[in-house]
Amino acid sequence: MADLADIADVGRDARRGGYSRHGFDRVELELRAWFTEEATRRGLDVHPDRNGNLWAWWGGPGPDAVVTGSHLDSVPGGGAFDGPLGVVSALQAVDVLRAKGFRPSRPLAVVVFVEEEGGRFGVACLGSRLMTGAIPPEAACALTDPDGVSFGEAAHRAGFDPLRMGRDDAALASVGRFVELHVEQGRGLTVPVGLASSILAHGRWRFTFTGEGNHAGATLIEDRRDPMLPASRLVLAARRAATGGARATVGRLVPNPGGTNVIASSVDVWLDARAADDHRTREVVALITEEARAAAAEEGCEVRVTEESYGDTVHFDRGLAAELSSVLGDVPALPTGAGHDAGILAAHVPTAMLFVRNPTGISHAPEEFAEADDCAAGVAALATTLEHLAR
Ligand code: HGY
Ligand code: MN
Ligand code: MN
Ligand code: MN
Repeated sequence: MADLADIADVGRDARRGGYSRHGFDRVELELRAWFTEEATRRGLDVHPDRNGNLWAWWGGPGPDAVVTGSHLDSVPGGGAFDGPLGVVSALQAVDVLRAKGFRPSRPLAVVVFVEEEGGRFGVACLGSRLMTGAIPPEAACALTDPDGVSFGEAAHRAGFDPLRMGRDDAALASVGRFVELHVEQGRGLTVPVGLASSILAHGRWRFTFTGEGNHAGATLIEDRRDPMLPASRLVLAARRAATGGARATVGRLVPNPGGTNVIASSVDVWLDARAADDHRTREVVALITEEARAAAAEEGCEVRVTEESYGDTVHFDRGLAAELSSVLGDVPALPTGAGHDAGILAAHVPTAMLFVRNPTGISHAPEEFAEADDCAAGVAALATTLEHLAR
């Protein structure tokens, strides 16, 4: 049976702990091969789409298909469940339905979206954003990883034609409903399985502070234009601005050139900001940006701000959520601060998310965990959902 244990050794990150599995890298290609083999073994027809997403079809493709799935990539040093739990649970739900002799009256598919975390190319949900036209293919293909390899080049090496990437109306038209199962990220659930009601508005901004590179020992303090100072003040400004349920995080700060005995010439800082609605998110980012600009000016540095990705609040389809809640025995629906491919598709097709309880709430870290019984309850809920929607 397809299981997280099958891939437990794929993409382990010895240095960071946890897993580092990124779009089109060697590890993710190994995971895609594993998925293709597992899906084929179940008699599903596996077809990649033009944007690098993998679709395993039970009948179809399309129209009006019931689609489930998630992603196999991770954040750097991420946990084992975020993404793969949704893919493994989908395969196990297919096993449950086939074992009881269920025959879907409409096509059913399991999809694996590429680069959901943006851990390599910096923009989250890249595969689902490409498919829905939420990002122009030229912009997506021009994104580069820390080694300077572009998404277009990485896709080409994986056998995809960057020139064919972009909004895929045929793929979108084939989807009647989309349901993603995911490990809960946070600790809102007191029962094994819940539904998502909404996703916070959220985005990523890149701040590049530029000063003057110089010698750490030979340069007097008064002669410096050290970009690390405004970068550091941005980190603290993010914490101060994130009030009233808003969240602002700097998880990545890269000084250039990054020598211990070198005053950086520039520093790149990535801000992840989220809040209940667009207005509040923009307000938080504006506060932080104002402080960053003032800090840069005081230190004689320049600052350039780039919005790298942004998505407004997602409200999942109420009718579908209510329908599934009743089919599943009144499971609770709760908001989430985490983004998902389901959040991208929700603007195009009726979409729902099933959450599996996370006892610690920790995610995007090696400690991410869900109890086996709760995972089994998630598979049962997904099988019931798919049978209900595809019967
Ligand atoms: O960033 C997120 O919330 C998602 O895990 N990509
Ligand atoms: Mn994630
Ligand atoms: Mn995820
Ligand atoms: Mn020297």
